[in-house]
Amino acid sequence: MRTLLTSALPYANGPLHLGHLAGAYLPADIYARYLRLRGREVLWVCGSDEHGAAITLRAKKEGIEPQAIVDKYHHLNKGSFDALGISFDYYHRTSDPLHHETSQEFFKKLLERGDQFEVKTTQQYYDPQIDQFLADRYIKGECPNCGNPEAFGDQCEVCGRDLSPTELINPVSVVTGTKPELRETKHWFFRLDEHEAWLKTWIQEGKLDGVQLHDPKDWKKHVIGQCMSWLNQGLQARSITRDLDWGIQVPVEGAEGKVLYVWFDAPIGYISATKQWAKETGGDWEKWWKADDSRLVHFIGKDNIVFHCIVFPAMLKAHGDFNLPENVPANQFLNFEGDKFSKSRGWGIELQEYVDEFKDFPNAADALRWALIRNLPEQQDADFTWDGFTEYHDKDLADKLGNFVNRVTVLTHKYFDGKVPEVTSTNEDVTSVNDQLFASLNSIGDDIEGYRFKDAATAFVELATYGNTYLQDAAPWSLFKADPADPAIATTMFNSIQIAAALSLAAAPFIPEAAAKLREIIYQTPAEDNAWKLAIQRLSQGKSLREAGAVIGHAGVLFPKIIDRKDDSRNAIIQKQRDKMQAALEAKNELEAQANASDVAREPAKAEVSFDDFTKLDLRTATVLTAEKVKKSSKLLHLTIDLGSEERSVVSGIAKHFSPEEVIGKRVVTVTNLAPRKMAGVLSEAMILMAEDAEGKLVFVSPPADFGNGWTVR
Ligand code: B3M
Ligand code: ZN
Repeated sequence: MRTLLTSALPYANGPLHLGHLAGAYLPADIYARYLRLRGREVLWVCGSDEHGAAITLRAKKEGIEPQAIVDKYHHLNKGSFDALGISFDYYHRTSDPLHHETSQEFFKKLLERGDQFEVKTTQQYYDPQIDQFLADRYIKGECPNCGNPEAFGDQCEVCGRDLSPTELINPVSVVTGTKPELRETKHWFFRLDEHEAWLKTWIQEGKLDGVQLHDPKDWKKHVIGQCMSWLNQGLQARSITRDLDWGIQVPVEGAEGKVLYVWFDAPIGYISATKQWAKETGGDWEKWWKADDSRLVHFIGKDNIVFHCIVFPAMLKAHGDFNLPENVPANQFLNFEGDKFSKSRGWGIELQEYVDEFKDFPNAADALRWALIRNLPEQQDADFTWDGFTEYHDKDLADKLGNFVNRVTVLTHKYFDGKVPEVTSTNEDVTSVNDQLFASLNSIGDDIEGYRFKDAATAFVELATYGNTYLQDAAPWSLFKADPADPAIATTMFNSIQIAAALSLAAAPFIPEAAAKLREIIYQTPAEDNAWKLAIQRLSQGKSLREAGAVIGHAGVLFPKIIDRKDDSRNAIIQKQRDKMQAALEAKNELEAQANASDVAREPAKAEVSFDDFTKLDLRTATVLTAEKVKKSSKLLHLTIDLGSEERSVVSGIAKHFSPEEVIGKRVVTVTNLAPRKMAGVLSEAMILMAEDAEGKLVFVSPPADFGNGWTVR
């Protein structure tokens, strides 16, 4: 079996933060490193997602070309991944010509099948000021589901509902802020509805055409849950083309000015990345995607589940040549110190920022990886804190792992000149330690293969604890004091070295930088590519990991503690982050204080009135029918309003705030039983309710557009 791994292609429109790392990259890295050490055939591809509205909008905002944006962030993100030990086999990018070609071929194959697309001409929103149709993130408005006023044309980020621009209430162009108009345009819709039936069986039972492809019990519950909630709502054909000038041209005559939708081309990026890898290494890309003995695993964050478990599998099946994913172990979200990561609020830490700020921190990449691994959002959202970072580092890595290995090397040098001592071959103590190491390595491996990386890390810490307890209980220093020739000293040190050897191996998927150092100390040579497999083989044959007579090095302090009375330098690096958090909090508080200050400017409360007095007012809904300026007055507008059963004349002091055109058609609430009076010579028979803020800005108090006229308000 060979394993093809993919991690979500990050958009090259900004720097990545810790949350991204914990979602789709660090878990995949642990998995990939482990499989490699087991001597399995594995290929892990990723790359930058360089199309889509997120990128073109950012380019527009900064006044530069989209290519300049993606070049910048492709290199930045790739560099951050490298610095943190993320060991992709290939990191590609979707602006590459090979990717364009691959995506167009994929599209054409579906087109040739005849039944996979539906070409429809529909009315879409258009912004005449920028001469562009408004799809996805180019348009926003009120969410029809939850009322969020800032929902995008593809999704509401508050309630998570998938949207299309025409569902938005009061839509506006994100670029110009104006109300768009509707125009006709032609698009290709992928017949996702045609795939609903088999997808349901495949997600629920892991079966396709009666063949068991995977066991659904191996999939995370939240992944299946999200898929089923989608499938149960019924799938619909989805437009997979857009009227945009940045992206992959739709390879059909008459489709000029149209590109493939970013979510159509992005997952094909996994295929083009494999092709590019094959081109550069002389490998065969096809077997990874098509062979029966190849498995495909997608690592993603939960916001990408539907695309990887429903849309992309349907595309793969429609194409016909490709394997379906065997698993999609999506992670939930990581928060930062109790709140969402937010670039604008300065909340969180970006990967490159960490790399730069922690450059003097010993084993910086491992320290971060370890804190994230211990707290991965595998089944539910998790929270990263600097306290947690400090504690995991000092307790696990410094106190347990580092301290154990250091003591083992010091004692071995003291008693045995730095060599693994001889033990009698029938020593039961040795056998039982070997059995323990065999069980530990297998249990860590099983957890990793089951995508339970947190459990695997716990088992790793337990192995280090086992080493410490073993050494402490055997107390070779006491034995030495009583009788330097006691053979139990050799047995104890022999076994302790075996535990340290197992730890150096088991550390490799989690903390690769430190694992390489441990390896060097215990083995004096770098690990073989399949070192884990070889170790398991030795242990299963009753052989120890390190033979008597082998030389071991000096460990020293591998993980100097953060909380250290004599040296505050590491704590100071973290303190700088806490100071940054404090500043972000203060900025937030200040904003709140400003909001409160406008409270102070609010009008003082009026004297109490009785309920009876209140009910004397006749408040009703209405619509403004006509509006014009009142001659000789700069303040007044003369309106007629529709009260359902009658029309009335109203004079309103809003001329400085609204032009007559703006007011016509407005839905309003009116007081209809005020005694009529004349203003500037014009009769006013009702009053319109307005809300006013501290700056004196006025807004209409409006019932919804579809609510009738003349209805009471109370
Ligand atoms: N770029 C979305 C994201 O970064 C998208 C993933 C594509 S994976 C094919 O969340
Ligand atoms: Zn919503």
